[in-house]
Amino acid sequence: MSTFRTTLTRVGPGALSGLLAACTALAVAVLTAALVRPAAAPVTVVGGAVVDRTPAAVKDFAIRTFGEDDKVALRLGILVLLGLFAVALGVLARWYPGAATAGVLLFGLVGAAAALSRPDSAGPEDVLPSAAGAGAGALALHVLAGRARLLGSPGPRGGGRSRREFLTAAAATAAAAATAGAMGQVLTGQRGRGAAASRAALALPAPASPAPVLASGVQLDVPGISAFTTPVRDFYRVDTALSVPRLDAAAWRLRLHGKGVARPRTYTLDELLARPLIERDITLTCVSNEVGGPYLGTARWLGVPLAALLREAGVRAPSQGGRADQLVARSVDGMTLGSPVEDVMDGRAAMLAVGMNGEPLPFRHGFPVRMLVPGLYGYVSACKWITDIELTTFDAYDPYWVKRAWARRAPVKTQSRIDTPKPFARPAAGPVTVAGVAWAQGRGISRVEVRIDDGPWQDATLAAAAGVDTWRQWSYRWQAAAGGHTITVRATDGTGQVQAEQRARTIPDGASGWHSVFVTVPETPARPASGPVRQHHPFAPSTEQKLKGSN
Ligand SMILES: Nc1nc2c(c(=O)[nH]1)N[C@H]1C(S)=C(S)[C@@H](COP(=O)(O)O)O[C@H]1N2
Ligand SMILES: [Mo]
Repeated sequence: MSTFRTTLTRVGPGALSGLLAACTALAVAVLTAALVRPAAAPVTVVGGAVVDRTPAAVKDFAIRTFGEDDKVALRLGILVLLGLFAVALGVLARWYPGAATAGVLLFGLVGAAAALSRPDSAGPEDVLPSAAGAGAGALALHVLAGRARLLGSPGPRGGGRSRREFLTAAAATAAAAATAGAMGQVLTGQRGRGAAASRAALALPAPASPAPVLASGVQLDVPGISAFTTPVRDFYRVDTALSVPRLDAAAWRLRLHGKGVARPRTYTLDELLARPLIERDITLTCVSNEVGGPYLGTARWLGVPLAALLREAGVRAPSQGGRADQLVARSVDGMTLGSPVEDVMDGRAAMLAVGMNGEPLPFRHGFPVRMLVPGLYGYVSACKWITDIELTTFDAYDPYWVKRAWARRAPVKTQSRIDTPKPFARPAAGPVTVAGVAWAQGRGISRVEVRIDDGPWQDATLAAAAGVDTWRQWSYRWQAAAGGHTITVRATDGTGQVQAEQRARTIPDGASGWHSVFVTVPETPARPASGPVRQHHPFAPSTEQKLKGSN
């Protein structure tokens, strides 16, 4: 036998034992979590702990690299790492079974510790999934490694019989793991179905104050420009939730309490829906949006005016003598976001939103209720799956992102983006429509200018404004000449402030700088005097085809 094959027969069964033990552990953990609390599944809690401890710069890198798939990437990373350790432990078990078992239990300990450290931990029972998983994994490894050890050993149990015994045990373990895993999935799915049913059954009341009718002129007829109202399926998603919380509307509660709350109370969804609702078009922006980035969108939100709710509870804005200057919203998954009480109560359309573009909030956008404060970045205002509002002070409490080097206060910066042409596009010489969006929630957009290369700033044509809290479309007709060109845009807000040129990173309070796009306008081939060129060059693609192909 070659040394490679010898190594493989020595190591292979151990590695397989390790992997099967890990699968068993995970499956049993998922099943236990489904019975106790799905959010306490080991990969979820470990992933959550990793997210919370990831430095802001790495997180920014992950968002940039994986976009909204960052959570899938993280889960996959954890599973691959776990798989590698499982193989190592399985191989180790051949010689040091005690150490291997201890290794498996150590993983259980890590999972249990992660579960307890989660801000939404419900208590000691959160340890159960990791504990049960580790127990099952250790047992599986013990049985499989025991059989594996006999493989190739001399004596009556060596040879074919021991191989059969090992393979039977491996197959039985795999089947048991698959069954437990499938049962866990089904049970978790059933819980989710209760939530889905509660969402499907939710009939949104008509708003007491409907959104102003959108002028048709808010939407320019330019191919490639963002839709004024972002369809729900295209709306960006940014949160730390490894699995989207699926809450049952009937069981949902919102607690309102804290400094200066004379009448603290807890609301059900029906109580909120019985109040007069407002409906507004609002652009939501993420502080992690780079200049020119995709993390913003506009929706028609339906919700309970937050200021009225607070006033009813006895809360006063700091300018009216209120004692609390920070409103901390907490979600079911333990996320905390802090907004200035002054902003929430200054008359803007701050709300507890229940509807988005005419339907109940999708689960990924915070069902059943999320907060929105126009003019503030999402991380200081837009708490999804909200369950608790506490009035406090900025001195007394730092919410989640502030603990991680982001600013305490973060009003949206005036920004503009070129949607079309796309970077490195190759538009034909002649008239080219440059178009995009500009936003300065709370202040509105009064002017947008476009510059070609180092030329003078030229006024873009503004689409109709839908109000100060939404983005505004703009377009500019450019006579493009052959060559490489840099198109730059800048906006001026409703107060007359011109968008800052100074480049700033997203951390700590949002990116700034002008968005520019580089395009190449190809040389136009000299037109033949008469007759199509194609006749002379039967296989040459037309100029038009070439341009399409390179776009
Ligand atoms: N519970 C919870 N709410 C949250 C977040 C979060 O991580 N958890 N992220 C916030 C951030 S950073 C932004 S930009 C908005 C994004 O809202 P969306 O995902 O509905 O677009 O939600 C905010 N609300
Ligand atoms: Mo964000």
